[in-house]
Amino acid sequence: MVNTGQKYSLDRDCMTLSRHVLQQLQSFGPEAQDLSAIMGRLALAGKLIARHLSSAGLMEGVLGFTGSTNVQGESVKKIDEYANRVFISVFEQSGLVCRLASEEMDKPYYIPENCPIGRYSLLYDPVDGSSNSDINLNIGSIFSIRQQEGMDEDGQARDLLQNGRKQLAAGYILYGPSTMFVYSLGTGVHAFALDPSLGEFILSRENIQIPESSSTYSVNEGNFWQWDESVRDYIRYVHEQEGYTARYSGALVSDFHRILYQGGVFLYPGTVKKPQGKLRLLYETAPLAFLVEQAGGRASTGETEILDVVPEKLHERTPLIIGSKENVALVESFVQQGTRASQEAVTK
Ligand code: P6P
Repeated sequence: MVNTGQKYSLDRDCMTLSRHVLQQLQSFGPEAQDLSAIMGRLALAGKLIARHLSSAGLMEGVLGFTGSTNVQGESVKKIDEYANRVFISVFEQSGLVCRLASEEMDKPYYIPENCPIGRYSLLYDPVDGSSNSDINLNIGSIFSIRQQEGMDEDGQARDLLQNGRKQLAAGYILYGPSTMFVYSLGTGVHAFALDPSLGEFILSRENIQIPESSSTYSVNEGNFWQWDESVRDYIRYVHEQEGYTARYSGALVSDFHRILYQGGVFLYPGTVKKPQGKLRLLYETAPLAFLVEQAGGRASTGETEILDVVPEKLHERTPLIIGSKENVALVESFVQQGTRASQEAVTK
């Protein structure tokens, strides 16, 4: 006879990602099975990347730069290239995902054998925060699943240029002391931890709710000279308040994960060099905005909800203010006050 404690731990170890997806959708129908299988393949991608990272310091040719530059104008690291390929490989011969759009690829990548059947598109940042990879600090992968609408004959993927509320699912994989898989299908945000002994992501926290407010703010203050005066006023404000704490890791997924669990706000405003900010909408800010709204938080450009932004191009960037409702609203109040002052100055 299995005792209560054993039954609990057995039930817990059996709450795998693919089972949880079916439970969330309350269906065993074809679409539910597809999404469950897609999550399973994304989990495999996470395990492959985590394994590669764990031995990176011991193997030749894993760390460092490839010598090439991506569509973003950024130097590509070997881990970026490897991770990008992993996501493609896990979906080949899957019949699930027809098209992949990645931070690392100028245009979407098609998997022809999947296209007649698989009507889903995967948008992803294969390695977010890759500057941390060579120094063994947290990095992540971010993903978003959308329905492919139409046959996309000319390969321009215009159906991807829609707002973030069209996302079917979104999430991230955090490569930290443990590897975590966090996702939402629009029915709450759920976190799984990789059990290396099982090779499975096991449910660790369900229906995560972000605190309404917190004293943590996360921003690269080295960009202070490049910000609008309104953002500088917000930073001056938090500097003058007792109790605020600054936390910034250089990896969006890592900073977002802290805020999802403990509350606070992450911001990457527009700068002189990048007026629209550095972060990309379709595979960075929109997926995280989807998650944070599901967790009771908010994500804004400072003027507009991130999920309402309609991109004009695949690699569109947006400013990002994301986290606890009250913290986001406070940053917005400074930004919008600045916008009003600028408009009044123009009309004088
Ligand atoms: P900065 C990593 O390159 C990234 O895209 C995000 O993960 C991170 O939050 C941000 O850029 C860091 O940018 O300009 O502060 O180094």
